[in-house]
Formats: sequence, structure tokens, C-alpha cells
Amino acid sequence: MAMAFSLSMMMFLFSLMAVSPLLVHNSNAQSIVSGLSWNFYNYSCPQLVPIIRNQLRIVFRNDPTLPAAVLRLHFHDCFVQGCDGSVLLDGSASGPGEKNAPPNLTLRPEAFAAIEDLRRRVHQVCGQVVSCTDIVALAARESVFLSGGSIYRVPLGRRDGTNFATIDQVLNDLPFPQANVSSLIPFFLSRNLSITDMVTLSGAHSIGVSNCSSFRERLYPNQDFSMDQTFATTLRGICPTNTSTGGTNLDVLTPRQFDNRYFVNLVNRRGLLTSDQDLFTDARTSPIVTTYARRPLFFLEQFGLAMIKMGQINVLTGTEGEIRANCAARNARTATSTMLEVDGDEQEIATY
Ligand code: HEM
Ligand SMILES: *[C@@H]1O[C@H](CO)[C@@H](O)[C@H](O)[C@H]1NC(C)=O
Ligand SMILES: *[C@@H]1O[C@H](CO)[C@@H](O)[C@H](O)[C@H]1NC(C)=O
Ligand SMILES: *[C@@H]1O[C@H](CO)[C@@H](O)[C@H](O)[C@H]1NC(C)=O
Ligand SMILES: *[C@@H]1O[C@H](CO)[C@@H](O)[C@H](O)[C@H]1NC(C)=O
Ligand SMILES: *[C@@H]1O[C@H](CO)[C@@H](O)[C@H](O)[C@H]1NC(C)=O
Ligand SMILES: CC(=O)N[C@H]1CO[C@H](CO)[C@@H](O)[C@@H]1O
Repeated sequence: MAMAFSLSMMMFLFSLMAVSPLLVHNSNAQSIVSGLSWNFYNYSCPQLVPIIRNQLRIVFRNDPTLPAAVLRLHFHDCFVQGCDGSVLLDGSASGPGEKNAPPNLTLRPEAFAAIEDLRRRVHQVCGQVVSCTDIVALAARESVFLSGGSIYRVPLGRRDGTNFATIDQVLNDLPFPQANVSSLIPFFLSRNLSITDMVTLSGAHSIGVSNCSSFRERLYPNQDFSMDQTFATTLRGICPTNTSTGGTNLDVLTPRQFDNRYFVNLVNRRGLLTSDQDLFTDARTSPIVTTYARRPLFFLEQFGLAMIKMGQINVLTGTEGEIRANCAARNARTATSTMLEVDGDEQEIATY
């Protein structure tokens, strides 16, 4: 009893400490898709946010590179079939899961482990009421916040999908690092994200790392003309050949701090990926890059708003999907749930 009290007291104190200098308010309520809400777990799991934040503080202290990996997981989840947690599914007899598709080869196992650990803690306290995809969305927000970014609000109530994306679908749905702005735009517009959102969200590359294989075309056989010479020399040291296996930080200035320096790099022609640097090269996006390079707080605020949008792509709500008992596997018998005709109305009888 005393234990439980001091624990909830501690969580309360943590939630007070969470008051950030930059709180993103989204007064535009109509931007939430129906079925999601700001208070979805108010009654069913009031401890949700403190559980996730407290645990991630500990996890990130042990591995300061992990916030980036968790943030990227949310991006991949939302861009492939919508934010439905399908990125978390392991391959099964029915075919390989998204985790086995090539673009996911560089998603980090530690990020998946951190999400499943959070799910276990949350379900332990609240029961099986919170979806894995909501946990990913909240963990991504904490990754941004705990790395120095803004604390935007996360609409909740997403349900977990029961379908794997095919490898082809994953390949088609994720933009590739060699893409220029013209090639990138359709990936965003088709998800109701604007060109400005695209630039804003690319600011996620303010934290994290990339393997040489994602930018080697910029060095070999010919150096990308848009790259700063000193930066190119440094990168050749890190990736001495076009088959080098190493990697480096996406933001050369402040690699683990979530800030606007990514955009400062772009202005200085020190963006790592083609998809980064072309945002400054292309006249449609360069004014946005320049604005963010000059206005750090404006970027942090806009990033929060863009994440609220990205987090709502094709979500499952209400009775769609399920609440997974294990983030890596769909629930045992949902796939065989029966459709019954009752008084002419179709009703789904969940069999779990
Ligand atoms: C604009 C299109 C985008 C492209 C082409 C792209 C591509 C990439 C690539 C190639 C990497 C490095 C992977 C590797 O080689 O290990 C990476 C890392 C990363 N991406 Fe993106 N990305 C894009 C947008 C986004 C968005 C919208 C977010 C989140 C909102 C995001 C978050 C991240 C993070 C945090 C990392 C670092 C991961 C880590 O350190 O483990 N990216 N991205
Ligand atoms: C949910 O909790 C928040 C924070 O305690 C509070 O501001 C909000 O009014 C609550 N919403 C509902 C529907 O109870
Ligand atoms: C952008 O990339 C596409 C596909 O690789 C290419 O066809 C196009 O010419 C490129 N556009 C510019 C402006 O470089
Ligand atoms: C984009 O918006 C349109 C119109 O509101 C909507 O019908 C469509 O489902 C949305 N697409 C996505 C991927 O959210
Ligand atoms: C690396 O460069 C060599 C020689 O230019 C080329 O034959 C090879 O295909 C390249 N490999 C990769 C992975 O780009
Ligand atoms: C990718 O880069 C990371 C960090 O730079 C490194 O630890 C990892 O071994 C690299 N993976 C491959 C396949 O090169
Ligand atoms: C084929 C392959 O290596 N798939 C990996 C994709 O990413 C997950 C998580 O990092 C790994 O567990 C898979 O082995």
C-alpha cells in the first residue's frame, strides 16, 4: 500500500517535471480524425504517460542512441498501411512481416524490445487496454521531448492491425534516401501531408545515424556537387569505399539533441542523405529550410504539429483491429472471428 502510494506519488512528480518550456498546443480540434481523442485512456489507463516517460528516461540514459530508433519506428509504422503497429509484427507462417522487408533492416532490435517492454509494463498496470501502435506514438513523442524537442499532444485510441504489409508494399510506401524533392513529394501528399510537413518531418533527422550504404552514391563514383567539400572529405574517411559498412550521424552538429541544427547543416550543404540536402537545393522547399535554420523554436513547434498529423495516417479505431497482447504477434484467434447474421445486421463476434 505504502509502495503503491509512493509509486503513484513519484509518477505525479514526474508528470509535473514534464512541464516543458515548449508545449505545443493544438487548438485546432477538427484536425483529429474521428475515433481518436486527447483523453482516450483518461479512465482506463491514467498512468499511461508517466509509465512510458519514466521507463524511457531510464532506457535512454543507458542507450542515448535509442530515441532516434524509436522515433523512426513510428514513422515507418505510419507510412506503411497507416499507424497500426504492423511494423512490430514478426514474420509468421503466413509470410514475412514488415520487419523483414529491406528498408527495415536498419530498424534497431533494441527499439522493438523497448516498445514490447513498455507494453508489458502498461498492461501490467492497466490491463490489455492500450494498443501497441498508441504506445509507439507516445514513445516517439517522449523520444523527441527527452532529446530536447517539444512536448506535443498525442491523440490516442489507435487500434492494432491484424494484417502484415507485404515486402513490396513496404518498399513502395517508404521514401528512399536517394530520392530528390520531386520524388519525395508524392509520398507525403498521398498521406495528406503537405510539402511543408515533409520538410518539417525531415527535421527528425536532427537525431540518429545512417549507414554508409544510404549515402554512398553521393561519394562514389562521383561526389555530389551539392555537398560541402570538407564534409565530403570527412565522409570519405568514414566510408572509404562504396562497400564500406560503417555509418555516421545524420546531424553532424548536434547528433543527439533534437533541435533545428539539421536545417543549419542543410544551408551549409552538410546534409547527409540526398533526401535531406535536396530540401535546400530545390526552390520549392529551400525557403522552409532557411526559415527553420533561423527560427529554432518555430521549428520545434511546427514539428510537434506535423507529428500530430503523421500519427493519424489511416488509423484503425473503435472496433477495428485489436489490442495486441504481444506487440510482435497478432492475437491468436482474431483472424478467425466469425461473422453472424443477427436480425439482418452483421455483427462481428470476437472470439477471444
Ligand atoms: C523524407 C523522407 C525520409 C527518408 C528518405 C528517410 C531515410 C532515412 C534513412 C536512409 C535513414 C538511415 C537508415 C540507415 O542507413 O541506417 C534514416 C534514419 C532516421 N530517420 Fe528517416 N527518412 C525520412 C523521413 C523521416 C521521418 C519523417 C522521420 C520521423 C518523423 C524520420 C526519422 C528518422 C530517424 C530518427 C532516423 C535515425 C534512426 C536511428 O538512429 O536509428 N525519417 N532515415
Ligand atoms: C483527462 O485528463 C486531463 C488531465 O488530467 C484533463 O485535463 C481532462 O479534462 C480529462 N478529460 C476527461 C474527458 O476526463
Ligand atoms: C528527381 O529524381 C527522379 C527519379 O530519380 C528523376 O527522374 C528526376 O530527373 C530528378 N529531378 C531532378 C530535378 O533532379
Ligand atoms: C486524406 O484526406 C481525404 C479527404 O479528407 C480522405 O478522404 C483520405 O482518407 C485521407 N487520406 C489519408 C491517407 O489520410
Ligand atoms: C562500387 O564501385 C565499383 C567500381 O566503380 C562498382 O563496380 C560496384 O558496382 C560498386 N558497388 C556498389 C555497391 O555500389
Ligand atoms: C550501420 O551503422 C551503425 C552505426 O553507424 C553500425 O553500428 C552498424 O553496424 C551499421 N550496419 C551495417 C550493416 O553496416
Ligand atoms: C531480415 C532481417 O534481418 N530482419 C530484421 C529486421 O529488423 C528486426 C528488428 O531489428 C530484426 O529482428 C529482423 O531480424
